[in-house]
Amino acid sequence: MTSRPVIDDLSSFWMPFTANRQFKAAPRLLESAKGMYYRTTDGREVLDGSAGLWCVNAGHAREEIVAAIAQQAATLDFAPTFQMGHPLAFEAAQKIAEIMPAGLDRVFFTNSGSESVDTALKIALAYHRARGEGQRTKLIGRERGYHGVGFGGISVGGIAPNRKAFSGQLLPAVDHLPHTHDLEHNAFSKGQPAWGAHLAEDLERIVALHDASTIAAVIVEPVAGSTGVLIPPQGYLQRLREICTKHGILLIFDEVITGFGRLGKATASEYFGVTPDIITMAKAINNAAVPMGGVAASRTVHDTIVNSGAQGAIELFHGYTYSAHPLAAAAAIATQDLYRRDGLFERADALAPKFEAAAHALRGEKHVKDVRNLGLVAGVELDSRDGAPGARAYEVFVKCFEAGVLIRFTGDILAFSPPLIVTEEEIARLFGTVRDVLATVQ
Ligand code: PXG
Ligand code: PLP
Repeated sequence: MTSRPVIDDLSSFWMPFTANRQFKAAPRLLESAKGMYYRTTDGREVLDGSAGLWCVNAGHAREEIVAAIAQQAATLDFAPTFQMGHPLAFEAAQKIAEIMPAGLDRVFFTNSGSESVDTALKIALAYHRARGEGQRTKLIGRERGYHGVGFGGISVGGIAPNRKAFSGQLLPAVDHLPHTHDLEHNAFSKGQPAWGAHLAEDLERIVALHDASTIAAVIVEPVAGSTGVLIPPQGYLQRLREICTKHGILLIFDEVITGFGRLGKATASEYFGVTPDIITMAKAINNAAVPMGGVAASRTVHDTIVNSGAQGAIELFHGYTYSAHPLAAAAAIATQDLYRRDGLFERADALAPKFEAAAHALRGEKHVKDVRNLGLVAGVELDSRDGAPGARAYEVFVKCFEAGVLIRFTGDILAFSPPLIVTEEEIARLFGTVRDVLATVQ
């Protein structure tokens, strides 16, 4: 392969969720990747402690996935799925359905988590309308929730900067549960915190305020990821499920991060033993090798909508040009086969106690005010510098990258979510590098 000259003008690409001017003054460019490692344009190896952006669960450039995409590109590059179909779309949906919680076996394909969230919210509204309760239009999210960047997602989401500039045009009929993050009670919890199940009772307050007959759905991340790794208190998700069921409200779990092995099971729903009505997914669905997302709906939700219209009528006026794109579908099938063949969810489950121990070994290091974890996810919260929130974690992130380790950060919280193929030695290096860097940071 001929290698391209390294680009020296970075001005055209308007980068997403990036401090563009700061980045372009001192760029960090990745050129290739294999397994657990990235390689930078200046030839350095970087251990991937974040699975890209929580998405490359099987590790980078897996041969089976690469081959499936290459073969598909040469065989059927694109096929419409509006009033047409191609076999891999149905096969991919079936593979996903097989590992969803029992009953959630109808899969709608999208191209991202944001699109999955928009799709799930629309399905919830369409479901109530189809069963003659079209007045159920309110959507309940949660403070600090991240549901992508569509107008639906930022409306039910609870991250202030993501909403602020667009605040005049958010969805009108939305309310929010309180978040569950409380360091006074839960600092340094290993796994699920003991305190906080009662916060689910706030849903009863919201129902009393608006009346159940106006509420379509509740959407939460079972484990909140990008807002800084917030683990649900013991019993909390069970209680949300009970309250939703009692009032005929759909429960949507946004599993864009938690799906496909992150917690050592196919879904967080399975891990927690709580079954929602709808699951959103993306990222690791096909190891992020081609953009893809999806929504798994219960039979009841699906059948209510699909059986409601006249024969020959389109039941749901929704879809994307690239829904079930052949390359994405081929990658999804190969990825799901790989997860199963290599037992990667079980591997994550088995590694979780070691990962937990390595993360919590950071307790007592300079600046560390909390460590929290579940499965192969951990968050390390740092004290913020006076008047400069986020500056300390940014510096840790940059220094780790220079030391050959990629992590994520949000505000002053460091996030860890390595590919599920990570070894114990790599886990030790990941947290060891952070420990060394913390000692050098003011
Ligand atoms: N829901 C959840 C729970 C997510 O975590 C989305 C929806 C949106 O997915 P897309 O594919 O539209 O980005 C996400 C995405 C980070 C980070 O570093 C997290 C996400 C995306 C980018 C960065 O925390 N989560
Ligand atoms: N904008 C225009 C003008 C379009 O024609 C389409 C799709 O046909 C879209 C947006 C939506 O694009 P997509 O289906 O890729 O989401």
